[in-house]
Amino acid sequence: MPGSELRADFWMNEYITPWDIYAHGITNVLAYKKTAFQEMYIVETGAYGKALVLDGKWQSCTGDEFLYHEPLVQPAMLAHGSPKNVLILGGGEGATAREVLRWKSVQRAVMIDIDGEVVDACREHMPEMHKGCFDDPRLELVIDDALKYLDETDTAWDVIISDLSDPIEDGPSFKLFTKEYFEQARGVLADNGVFVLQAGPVAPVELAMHARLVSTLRAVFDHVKSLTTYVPSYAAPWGVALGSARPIDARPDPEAIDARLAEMTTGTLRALDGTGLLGMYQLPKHIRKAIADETQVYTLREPPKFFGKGKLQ
Ligand code: SPD
Repeated sequence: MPGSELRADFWMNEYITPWDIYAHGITNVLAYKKTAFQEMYIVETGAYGKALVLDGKWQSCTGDEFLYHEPLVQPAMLAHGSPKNVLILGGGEGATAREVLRWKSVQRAVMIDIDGEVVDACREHMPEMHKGCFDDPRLELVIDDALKYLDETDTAWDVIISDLSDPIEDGPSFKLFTKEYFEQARGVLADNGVFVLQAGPVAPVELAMHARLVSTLRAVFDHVKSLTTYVPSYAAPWGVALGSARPIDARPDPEAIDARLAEMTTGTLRALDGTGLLGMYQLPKHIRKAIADETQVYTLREPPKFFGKGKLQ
């Protein structure tokens, strides 16, 4: 291409659709492992900093992770208002826990991840993500199956955050994108509790899964809302979906949100403030229509099948 200069000679391909690849230029491989559950890379990219990649799927990277983790965590925390007990399912990088622990009201956060080898590698190689939050005495790390933990917990959780890898067919997470799992989560939520999940891409050609996840949430929760965020290294705008027994205000007053964040949280958010939150909840017409028209519900018999298990070329 005239006028352009490619700087990497090592590319990690992520398959986005059967016809689209995002090639991430890699400058260093910091860790590689075939764990008991998945194939893990932690890489250094030329443009977007360090990234965690599981089974060929991009999880998050230091260059734009705030555009994923703040919208995943903060709207649910704000929707609750004063969460004390927070359960995180997945979230190996530790950035979701970091966002939860900003809240002064949080007394106990439990992060349950199935893959201790991934968590250990993230702790070692990506301190920019967890920012030391694993040392916060309010955080308890449990290495186990989320479904088993949901069966056994006797806490009424204020917020449950499902920060899972995308539901590729042979990956460890697809069962957790189903009605059965959402029902289990609802069963251990406090009455005013909020459940939130990373709910897939909302690019026009990939929108069906998000709409079906919202439809699945609607089968379980009285009140469901979606928001979107643009994470450039994901190659698509991304959906987050919330469910609760209580209404969720998708037109919050920006000044009230700013005041709440100032009162309740520590540190500085980069993407999310009152104005940013209001914007994230306002979905364009084609996404609203896809969600409104969708009736399919994901179940263990018919779970989502996310496209694209990639590999290094
Ligand atoms: N922390 C899990 C988030 C998974 C997001 N996957 C992004 C894939 C981008 N193509």
